[in-house]
Amino acid sequence: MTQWIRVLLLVASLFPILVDCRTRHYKFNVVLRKATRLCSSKPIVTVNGNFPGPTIHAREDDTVLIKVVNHVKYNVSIHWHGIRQLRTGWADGPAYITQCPIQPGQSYIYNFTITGQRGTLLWHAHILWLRATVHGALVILPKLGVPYPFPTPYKEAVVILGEWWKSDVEAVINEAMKSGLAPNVSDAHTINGHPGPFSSCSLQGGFTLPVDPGKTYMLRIINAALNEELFLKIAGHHLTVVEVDATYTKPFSTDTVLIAPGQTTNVLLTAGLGAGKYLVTASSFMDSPIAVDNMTATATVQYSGTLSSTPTTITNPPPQNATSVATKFTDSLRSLNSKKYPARVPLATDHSLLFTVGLGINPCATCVNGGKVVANINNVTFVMPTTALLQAHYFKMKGVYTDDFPGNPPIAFNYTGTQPTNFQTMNGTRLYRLAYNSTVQLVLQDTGMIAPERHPVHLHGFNFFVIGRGLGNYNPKKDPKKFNLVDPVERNTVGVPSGGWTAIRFRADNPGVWFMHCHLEVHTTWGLKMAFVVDNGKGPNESVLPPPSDLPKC
Ligand SMILES: *[C@@H]1O[C@H](CO)[C@@H](O)[C@H](O)[C@H]1NC(C)=O
Ligand SMILES: *[C@@H]1O[C@H](CO)[C@@H](O)[C@H](O)[C@H]1NC(C)=O
Ligand SMILES: *[C@@H]1O[C@H](CO)[C@@H](O)[C@H](O)[C@H]1NC(C)=O
Ligand SMILES: *[C@@H]1O[C@H](CO)[C@@H](O)[C@H](O)[C@H]1NC(C)=O
Ligand SMILES: *[C@@H]1O[C@H](CO)[C@@H](O)[C@H](O)[C@H]1NC(C)=O
Ligand SMILES: *[C@@H]1O[C@H](CO)[C@@H](O)[C@H](O)[C@H]1NC(C)=O
Ligand SMILES: *[C@@H]1O[C@H](CO)[C@@H](O)[C@H](O)[C@H]1NC(C)=O
Ligand SMILES: *[C@@H]1O[C@H](CO)[C@@H](O)[C@H](O)[C@H]1NC(C)=O
Ligand SMILES: *[C@@H]1O[C@H](CO)[C@@H](O)[C@H](O)[C@H]1NC(C)=O
Ligand SMILES: *[C@@H]1O[C@H](CO)[C@@H](O)[C@H](O)[C@H]1NC(C)=O
Ligand SMILES: [Cu+2]
Repeated sequence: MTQWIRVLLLVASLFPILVDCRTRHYKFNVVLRKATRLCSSKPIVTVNGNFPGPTIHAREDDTVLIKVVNHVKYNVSIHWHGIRQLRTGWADGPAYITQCPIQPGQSYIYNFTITGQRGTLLWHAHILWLRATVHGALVILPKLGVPYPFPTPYKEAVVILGEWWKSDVEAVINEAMKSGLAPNVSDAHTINGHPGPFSSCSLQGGFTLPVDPGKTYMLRIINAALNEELFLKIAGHHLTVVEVDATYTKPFSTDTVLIAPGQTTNVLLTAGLGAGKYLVTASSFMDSPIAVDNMTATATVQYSGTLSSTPTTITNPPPQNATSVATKFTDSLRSLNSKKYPARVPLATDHSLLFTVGLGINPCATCVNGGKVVANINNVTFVMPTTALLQAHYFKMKGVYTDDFPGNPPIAFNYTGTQPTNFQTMNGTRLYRLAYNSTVQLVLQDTGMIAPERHPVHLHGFNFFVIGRGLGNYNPKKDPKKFNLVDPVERNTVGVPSGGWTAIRFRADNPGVWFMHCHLEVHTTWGLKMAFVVDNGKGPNESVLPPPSDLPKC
């Protein structure tokens, strides 16, 4: 016997690859914590008392088990944003879509395996507005021994951008839902939890990234803000983008990064200057007449050997309405499309869909103006069910949803032209059904209803390719001629331009119920959401796994 154990140990030492795909265990205690910075002492909901929350580290092929224990008065659920969740929709997290919430005093183990993905993603609460403070980084390293397709950085750092309200965020959205008007904008932006040294509201300075001259660093930038797309700049430095939403890109150099809520961007920063302190800024991008938080969050890149008396080299953030800066950044994004990391763009499509995304106004007798602002996709304002949709699908329960989501706008109109006089929408818990492995082309068309506005749309369960974008109305005859089917960027969240459209393609190779929604939390709350139901394919490998025994009940 002992001889066999010795042989096994020898074999294991000869093939260290055996320890490659591991199981990573995390425990997330959802607790209240006093906010001790940012001009406020109100308690906030956090994971393990941290803001931002803990970083999850894993490698491609690892299984991750996270036990979430709810110690607060709110229902809770957590989403692993961008993780494909192949056949494991039970671990995706959006409340009432793939699971019932974890109720106060209850717990749930999220169990998923990371397949075919490496890079930076984020995790966040997916219920109410809790993700304002319940969020953190998900760092996925390549498999052991597999290098990055770019020079290995000397060090890496996570940079999480956020939005901060002095008031309780649930009070902010509840007040808005009562009045029917837009919620208050945030009071500050944050970089790794701090508004920065230039804020009147900073008790603990700001985030500082120490660097050594000549070395290259990789910043894993995450936009965890609720409602605002952000520009990020570092004074005196260019940044090389190498990855977005956990897919490698063709490297390109830029002085400004544009990042929407739910998006992640890895950049290389070479500390190529002499000793000094250089300001990092995070500021809003909004190019339509919508109120945003105009506070710039700041941080510092500090070279080793810098005297404390050295002044900080500052930079001005782009103007809030800098559409050209945003467009230049977006147009530079291409997937790496190498032999090792090919862009598998579906060349033929089984479904060609056109979804309008925008706002509307429905009657509301108790609201301030007798109406309330709502949001919709193809004129359907999504109504949340009280039973989770994945359960309803898996157990074939009737009456929870219908699968008649319109594939085209019910009424065609000049989406970005003169506004229709009727702003009303329909209610519905309607899903769009897809066969396993079918291919989808989806054009997301902004409408000018109330005001044109950018919408960062996020799809759960899939990555998609962004094959085209344009201003005005999508033209199905002319525009497809300009589609990039060779090396379009692959991601999970894409900004639909204000008064324009974006076209995406994906393959429905993941059975389950997959949420799609605007990642501006205010628009999600107002109803800019729907879901795809993807049927099982052949055999167990193409079917949703059975639900875990501890899946929360409604
Ligand atoms: C996680 O899910 C896998 C199936 O995908 C299952 O084999 C395993 O037992 C689960 N682990 C736990 C701790 O629930
Ligand atoms: C929203 O802003 C208004 C105006 O500043 C203020 O009166 C109100 O208290 C704010 N609401 C919350 C929930 O903070
Ligand atoms: C930010 O917006 C507020 C409210 O609209 C305004 O009073 C203030 O002057 C603005 N600040 C800057 C720096 O633009
Ligand atoms: C951006 O806003 C500034 C100040 O509000 C204005 O002067 C400028 O014309 C705007 N630029 C564009 C491109 O709309
Ligand atoms: C639509 O649904 C909302 C709940 O999400 C409800 O308040 C409203 O009355 C519904 N409107 C209609 C016309 O059914
Ligand atoms: C839509 O409206 C815009 C602005 O009024 C106009 O320029 C455009 O020609 C219209 N498009 C169509 C297809 O009617
Ligand atoms: C949306 O639906 C409402 C309610 O059925 C209808 O009155 C309105 O005309 C529709 N609008 C569009 C643009 O489809
Ligand atoms: C999915 O469809 C593609 C062709 O569109 C085919 O090559 C592939 O084998 C199919 N995959 C599965 C798992 O059926
Ligand atoms: C299912 O997938 C596993 C692992 O990829 C493979 O070993 C097995 O043969 C597959 N089973 C079927 C029925 O395709
Ligand atoms: C929490 O979720 C359960 C199950 O859906 C629901 O019955 C309950 O009303 C929710 N609690 C709150 C405070 O919303
Ligand atoms: Cu939106």
